[in-house]
Amino acid sequence: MKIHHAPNTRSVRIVWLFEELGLPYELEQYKLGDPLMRSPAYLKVHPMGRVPALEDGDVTLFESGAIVEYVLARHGGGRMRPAVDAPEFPAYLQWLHYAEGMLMPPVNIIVVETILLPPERRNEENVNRATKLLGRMLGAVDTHMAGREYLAGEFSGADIMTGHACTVARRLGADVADKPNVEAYIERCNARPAMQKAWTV
Ligand SMILES: N[C@@H](CCC(=O)N[C@@H](CS)C(=O)NCC(=O)O)C(=O)O
Repeated sequence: MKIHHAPNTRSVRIVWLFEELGLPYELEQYKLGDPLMRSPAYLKVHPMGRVPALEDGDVTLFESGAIVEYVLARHGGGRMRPAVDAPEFPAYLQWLHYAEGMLMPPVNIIVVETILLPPERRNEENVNRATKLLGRMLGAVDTHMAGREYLAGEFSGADIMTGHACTVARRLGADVADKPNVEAYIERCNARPAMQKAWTV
C-alpha cells in the first residue's frame, strides 16, 4: 500500500497505524506547500491536494479517519478495533471521530492565525477564542481518561486519531497543565515505538 505523506502532518497517523500493525508500506513523500501536492496527478488521488491519502490496489482513499477505519477493517485482522458487539465499540467510534470533529477545528484556526498567515493579517481574537475552545475539547478527553490507559479499552484506532490530535494540540501550545490525564495520555502514546518512528519519517 502507498501512503501519501508529509512530515509533521495528519499523515503521521497513517504511518503510525501501519507501524503498529507491522504492515508493509511505501511512502510518497511531500513537504507542505510542495507544488506537487497540487499537480493534476495528485489531485486525482486527493481532490484537495492534501495528506494523508492511501492507495491500495485499485482503492484510493483520503480522510485520515476513513483511512484508519479502512485499513483496520480490511487489513487489521481484528486488531486495534473492538468488535461491533463489544462494550468498547461505541466509545471507539466516538473518540476516533472526535479528533477531526472537535479537536482539529480549533487547532486549524491556531495554525492559520499563528503560522500560515503573514503577521499583518493575524487576528489575536481568533487565536484566543480557538485556544479557549481547544481547552474545553481537551477537557472532555481529560475527564474520559481518568483511570484509563487508552480511549476505548486496548490501544486502538481511536488512539491513533485522538492521541495524535492531543499531541499536536500540546505542541501548538495548548495548556494541559491542568489536565493531568491528557498529559499522561499524550506521554503514553508518544512512548510507543511505532509513534516515535512515525514522527521521524
Ligand atoms: N480532515 C483531513 C484533513 C487533511 C488536511 O488538511 N491535511 C493537511 C495536513 S495536516 C494538508 O494536507 N495541508 C496541505 C494544504 O492545505 O495544502 C484528514 O483528516 O485527512
